Amino acid sequence: MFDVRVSDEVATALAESRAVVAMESTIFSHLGLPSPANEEALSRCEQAVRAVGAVPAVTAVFNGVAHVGISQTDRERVCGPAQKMAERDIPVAIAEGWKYGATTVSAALTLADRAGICVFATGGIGGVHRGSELTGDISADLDAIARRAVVTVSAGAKAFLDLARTLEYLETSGAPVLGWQTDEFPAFYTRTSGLNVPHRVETAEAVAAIFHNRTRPDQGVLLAVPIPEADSLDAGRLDAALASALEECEAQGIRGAAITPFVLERIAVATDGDSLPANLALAEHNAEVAAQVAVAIAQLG
Ligand code: PSU
Ligand code: MN
Repeated sequence: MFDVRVSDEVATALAESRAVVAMESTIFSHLGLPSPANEEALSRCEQAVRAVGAVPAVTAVFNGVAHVGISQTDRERVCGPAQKMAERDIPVAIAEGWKYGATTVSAALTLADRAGICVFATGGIGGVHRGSELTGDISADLDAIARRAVVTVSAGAKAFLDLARTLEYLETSGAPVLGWQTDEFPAFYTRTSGLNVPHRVETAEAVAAIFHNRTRPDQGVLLAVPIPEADSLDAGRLDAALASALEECEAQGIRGAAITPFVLERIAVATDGDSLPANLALAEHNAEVAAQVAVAIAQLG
């Protein structure tokens, strides 16, 4: 099994049973957001976590070493060029000494779980892709969410996925899906998807109580938090952008792990850059809610 290097600040917080929030690094790397939005996203997420009294723990592989919690100097690396790393890539990244393996949701959950962190904040999770009945493309994020004893806080799944099938998959794999002060599963840039969440929660304490009563030592929970109203995008405009991005993907033969970065880039262009502030706002808000949940779990003991 791989080793993980936990930063002093995170290790101390965990030893004292204080609240810690793990974060993925793909969103902050060149794969997730263009510069300087990525640096801003990292700062805002870290500050949002700290403002609630929790400790942020960014996850990544640097020079073949898995890190949970990063130093001030590593922040520059986090925001630089990276190799996308899902859970299955972690052994390869370590054995081959990757310069910077950026964690996706599945990889971040693996590192968080290994370090003993039980709350994780991200922007949007991967899920079941449209046309998956032909391509078989289902993000490894979903199995990791269901099988790591961590609460994943996200603004729902990316809108270009098949959201109905994503919810079905989470049901099959036994992950509770909770709507944060909402009845609907949010669709990342927009607050609604037309799909209901199985359970609505109002408070961080309610999430902590559900997590506390999990049925298996490794049962994870997905908390879906809608993007703040003021930051959400117009659904019609987004749908058009999505449709053309997916067509382009198809035409250029882009597949697998390359799809997400490509589509996100195209959406940014098609919305005249409006998708960027929305992306930052939802990531920051998720970090804040995740920190509240981490504090509530820490209080439960
Ligand atoms: N959502 C975003 N930006 C991202 C991702 C999701 O707004 O960069 C990344 C996350 O790291 C997520 C990954 O875990 O995409 C899913 O990729 P795939 O669909 O290839 O599993
Ligand atoms: Mn995929």
